[in-house]
Amino acid sequence: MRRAIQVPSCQFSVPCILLVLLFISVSGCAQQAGGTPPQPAPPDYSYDLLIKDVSTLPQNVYIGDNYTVMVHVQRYGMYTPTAYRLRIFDSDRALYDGIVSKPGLMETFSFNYTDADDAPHNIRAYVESADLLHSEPPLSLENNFLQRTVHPQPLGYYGACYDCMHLYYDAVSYSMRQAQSINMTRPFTIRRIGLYLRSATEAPCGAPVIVEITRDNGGQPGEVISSSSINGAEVGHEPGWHFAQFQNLTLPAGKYWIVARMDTTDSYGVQWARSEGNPYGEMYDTMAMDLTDWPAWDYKLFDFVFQIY
Ligand SMILES: [Ca+2]
Repeated sequence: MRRAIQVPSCQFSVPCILLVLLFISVSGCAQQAGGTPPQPAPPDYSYDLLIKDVSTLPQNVYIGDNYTVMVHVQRYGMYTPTAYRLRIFDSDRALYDGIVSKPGLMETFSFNYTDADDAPHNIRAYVESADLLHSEPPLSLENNFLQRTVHPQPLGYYGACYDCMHLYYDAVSYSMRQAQSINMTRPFTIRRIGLYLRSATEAPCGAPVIVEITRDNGGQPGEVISSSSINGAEVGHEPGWHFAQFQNLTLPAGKYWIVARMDTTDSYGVQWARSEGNPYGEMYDTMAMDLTDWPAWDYKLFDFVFQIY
């Protein structure tokens, strides 16, 4: 009689599952060792062109000064586009329209300016890929345009925030004359001069505030070159800018004085704003003359608030 051989059953037993997993693992390894090598990643053609900045040199631009407007174009990404098209406008006037081949990481485009007045410049720059095979990815297109308005500023001392400047006020009257000097390193043209004034009284005096440009006479106001005035009736209790008009008075480089005075005794109340300390120009560039005291100019070590256009 043949004895039946008992085969151990392994259906669903834990050792059996482990055995199966081991087999799958070993056979998988064997397949990989003998299979195809991993494929290299496809080339990365992504990149980003952008107008990085529109800036000026020097940073602060003044009427009559030479300055440079600069447009900075940058590229990022693994891929360098073969070329891009750049267009730069000053309002509707084209400053540049061209193709830039093999662009560097940063390219700068410069334009020289000299402004006779304070008319602003609306600078707009556009960059777009000119790579026929690999266009710029759509997600990178938002920064391809930038605009900035350049405001040529008047000469003078006036700060950036009139309300937050801590100002003092000095009388301009029949007996009190106030003067501020300017020292120009180039020829310049005066069209109007603004003084930051207020009236100490609610009712304005109505008399004109006389504004003179004088030569320098040994460090103090000298011969009058030109004279204009501000209507005193305009000067209210709240401080504000008031302008005296000059007819394109062009002067050579040098030191000059702006003198504010009144020539009528009906002048009580007008005051010219000034700084605390001496933030503008040289130390001895403000003076006062008090006719009730001694009729001579005395130094004041601060700066009046003024603008020259
Ligand atoms: Ca872009």
